[in-house]
Amino acid sequence: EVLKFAPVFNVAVPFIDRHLEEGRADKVVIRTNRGVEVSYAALAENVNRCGNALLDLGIARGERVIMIVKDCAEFFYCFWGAIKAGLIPVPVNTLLRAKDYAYIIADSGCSAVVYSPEFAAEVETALDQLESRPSHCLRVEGTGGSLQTLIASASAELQPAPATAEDDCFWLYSSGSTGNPKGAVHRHRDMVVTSEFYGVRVLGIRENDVCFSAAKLFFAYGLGNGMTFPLWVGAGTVLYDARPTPQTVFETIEQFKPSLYFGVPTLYAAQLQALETGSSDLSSVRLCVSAGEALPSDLFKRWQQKTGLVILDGIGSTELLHIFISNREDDINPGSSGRLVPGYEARILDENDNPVPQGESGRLWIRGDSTARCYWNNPEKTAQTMVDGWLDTGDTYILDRQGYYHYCGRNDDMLKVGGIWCSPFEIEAKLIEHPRVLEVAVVGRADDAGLVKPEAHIVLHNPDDAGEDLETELLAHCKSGLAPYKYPRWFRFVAELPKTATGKIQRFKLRS
Ligand code: 3UK
Repeated sequence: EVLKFAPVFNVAVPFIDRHLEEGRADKVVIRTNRGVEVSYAALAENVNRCGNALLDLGIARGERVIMIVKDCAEFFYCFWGAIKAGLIPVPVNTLLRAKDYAYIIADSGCSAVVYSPEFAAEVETALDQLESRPSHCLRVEGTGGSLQTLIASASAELQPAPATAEDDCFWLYSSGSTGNPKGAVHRHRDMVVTSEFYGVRVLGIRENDVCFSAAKLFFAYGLGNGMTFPLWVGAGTVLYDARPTPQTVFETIEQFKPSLYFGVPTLYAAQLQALETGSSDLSSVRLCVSAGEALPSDLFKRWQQKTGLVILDGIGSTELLHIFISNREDDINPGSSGRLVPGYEARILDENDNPVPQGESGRLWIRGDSTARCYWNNPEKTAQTMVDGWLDTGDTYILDRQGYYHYCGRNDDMLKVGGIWCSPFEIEAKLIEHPRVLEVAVVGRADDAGLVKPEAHIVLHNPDDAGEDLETELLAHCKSGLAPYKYPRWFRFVAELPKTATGKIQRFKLRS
C-alpha cells in the first residue's frame, strides 16, 4: 500500500497549518512540566516566526540546523520552522559528550547549532575543538541573541518553501559500531507514512488522545510518539524536559493524564520495581508502548498484572523512522515483536541472501516508504545497508507460522542499553586509556529483568591492582568521557581474553 502526495508538498503544511483550517486554533497541543501551554494557533505562529528567524540569519535552502534541544515547545518551533523554510533540522541526542558533538557538527557541515543552555558545557567545548565553527551557534533561551529572542522579533508570516514528498526534509543521527554516528537522511513524506501506518492504523491514535513519551524527541521513537503522531491527528502531547525516572514518569502521568504512554523496557522494569513499594494512578492511559529493545514477556505479564494495562512491543529504527513490526491491542503475542505494520514488507535472508525456510532465523530486511534516502556523506555504508529500496536492519529474526516475528539478536556487536545504541568498541577505547588497563573486551550481559547491559572483561598490567577501588576508579573514568548510559555495569578482571589463532577476541565466549 502506498500513500499519494501532491506534486508540491511541504510536510509542515499538513502537520502544522492544516489544524487552523480544521478548527483547532484554540486547542492546546503542547503542555510541559514547566507549566507552558501552546495552542495550535500559537504553534503555527511560532513555527513561522522561528522559520523566519533562521532565514533572517542567512541560512539558505537545504542547509542543516543542528538541534541539541531538550523536550520543550521550542523544539517544535525550530524543527517545523526549519522544514517550512526549506532548511534541514537535525535533532541530536542531548546525552552525548563534546567529542560526539564535534564529530556530528563537522560531519553534517551545518550552518547553525541551536542548543538548550543545559547542554552548554559539552556543546561549547565541542565548538572550541572544531577547526571551523558553524556560522551560527545559539542558545534556545537566555538574553542576547537566543533563539527565543529572535523568534519574538521575527515576522509571523511565512510561506512554505516549495518541496516535493521525495525531497530531503530532516536528518537523524544513529550510532555506528565504530562509535561514529551516521546521519540518516529523511524525506518530506516519511513522517506522513509513519503517522498514518503505525500511528493511525496500529495505535488507532485519534484527536482526543494525549501522548506522553518518556523517550525524548531527539530519538526517532520519541519524535513520532511525542510530536508527529499527535500533530498528524490534531491530538495533544505532554513534554517533560528532564531525565525520566519511575517517580517523575508516574507524577507526569498523574498530573497530565495522557491516554498513550511510550516507554522503553528498562524504564518499565524500573517502574514495576517502584510499584512494589508505592502506587500510581494510571487510569488515564488506554495503551502503553515499548520499543528500542526487545520487551521480555515476563515484563509484559508483570506490568499487565500490576496495572491492568497491555504494553505493545514494536521494533523500529532510525533508518525506517518508526515502528515497522508491532503487536496490536487486539493481537498481542508477548515476547514477540508482533506482525508487520501495514505499508511495510519484510524478508528474512540467509548468508547467501536467499530467503530462509519458514520458522528459521535469518537477517531481517524491510521495505517501506519511510526509509531514509541515504546516510549523509557515507556512500559505502549506504550501499551496504540500502539495496533496491530494501533496508538491512542488522537484526536476526524468525517468522513463525502465525505471522509473528521473533527477535533473536543483532548481527553486529552493537548493544541496546535502555533502548539506546551503545558501541562496545567505544567503551573499550575509553577503558584502554586508563594506565592500569592492558586489554579489554566489552560484551552485553542480561540483567535480572532480561535486559542487556555492558560488561567489561579486563586484563590488567598488574593483576594485583584488581579490586573494588580500581572498579570505582574505572567507573568514574568511563562516566567522565562517555554518554551517561554507556558505562559498564559489571567489571570482570581476568588473566587473559579468549582469542582466535589470528588474535581476534572471541566475544561469543565472553557472552556465554
Ligand atoms: C533494536 C529492537 C527488539 C533493533 C526505534 C522505535 O530503536 C529505535 O531505533 P534505533 O535506530 O535502533 C534500531 C534497533 O534497535 N530494536 C528497536 N526496537 C526493538 N529490538 N525489539 C524491539 N521492540 O536492533 C533495531 O534494529 O535506535 C524504535 C521507533 C523508532 C526507532 N528509531
